[in-house]
Amino acid sequence: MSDLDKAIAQLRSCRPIPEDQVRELCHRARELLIEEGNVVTVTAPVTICGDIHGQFHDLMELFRVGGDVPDTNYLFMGDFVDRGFYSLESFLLLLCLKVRYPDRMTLIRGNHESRQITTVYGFYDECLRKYGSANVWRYCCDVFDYLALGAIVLGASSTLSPGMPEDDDTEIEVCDQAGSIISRFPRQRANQSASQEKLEAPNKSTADKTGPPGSGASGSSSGSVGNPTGAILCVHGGLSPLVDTVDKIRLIDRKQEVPHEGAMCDLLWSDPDEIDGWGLSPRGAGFLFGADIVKVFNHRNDLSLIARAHQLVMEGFKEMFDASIVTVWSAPNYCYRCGNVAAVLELTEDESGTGIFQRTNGDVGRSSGAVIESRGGPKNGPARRYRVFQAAPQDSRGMPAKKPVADYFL
Ligand SMILES: [Mn+2]
Repeated sequence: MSDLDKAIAQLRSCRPIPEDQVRELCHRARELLIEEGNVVTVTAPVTICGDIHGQFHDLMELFRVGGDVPDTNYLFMGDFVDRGFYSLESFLLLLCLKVRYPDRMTLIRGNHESRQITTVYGFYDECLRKYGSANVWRYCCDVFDYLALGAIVLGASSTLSPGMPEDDDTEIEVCDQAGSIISRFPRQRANQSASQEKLEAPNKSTADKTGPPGSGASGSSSGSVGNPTGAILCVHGGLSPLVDTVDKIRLIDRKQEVPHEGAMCDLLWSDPDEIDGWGLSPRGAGFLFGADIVKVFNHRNDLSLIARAHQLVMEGFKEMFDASIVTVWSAPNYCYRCGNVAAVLELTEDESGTGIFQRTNGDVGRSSGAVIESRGGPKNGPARRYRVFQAAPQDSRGMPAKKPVADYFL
């Protein structure tokens, strides 16, 4: 067993690894991340996850529900740290998995992956408490500076279960953590609707492949709500008035602390909202952006969907603006008291005839209480399976004692 595998095993049991190992890990991670562009290209199948916020036991639940690494490809959209009690173990485990399985694990930066924010919201204090110095916090922050700002998912299928004709028309499926289907939404074929938009039939198997997403080079997009066969852009927060193409994201000099303003800041801080155009964000950083902004951006960049995190959603996920953007939230019972469920978004591979879902754990039987309300409206884009899950059971988590043990005296 390699040192890395030992570290993974130790972190999986929620025990921090020694400081010198953290330093080595962060060094190796940085060498990997430095090679990645600002916008990482990821190929489906992939499972997209939102905020984790140091809720280590719920991250274990996420892997139980979504499948383990490396059997499942994961894309985490940032905010690994702060708020929860186990930012350190959560982030280091994800980082170990990134170094161990670089092609199966994509990590992009959230607004909490920053020196300034972690100093206020818990990660700094946690490192100080667990190591007695700020060294580990410093190593982690140096990694944060190298995390990608976004990802483009290519090759996502427009059907959930290739080869199973009865599922061909399912665009959205919602499962509980035991894998049972809670709800299913059929695809509304755009060419059968009253819409004047000339969209291609989304599941037309002979649909032209798009050009490089973000290049605007494809001629296959003819609709105004984006390209149903287009790529999926993943980013922590949202869009920026300074960024009208994915290529402009690629030009940012990202290897720095998150700035207080500008394109990089906006990508990590902005939120979609029911407004026209751009608005000021109550967060004090980033912007609010409306449906018109998303639709124009998706169209221009040949995107079928934007997936983002950053906002608590009680149902775990929320599609907005005719399914042109979705918020995915992966921290159940956020801050151990919000009462929300969490979700991950599974995109399947665009190939026909094979069952491609590999799940390492068929562990069923946990009660599920999650019920999802559907939203109407025309839908387009990749077939989406949302796996909704609840917080890890109480007996699986060692909650900190009410009086924190003063382990720095030991
Ligand atoms: Mn955030």
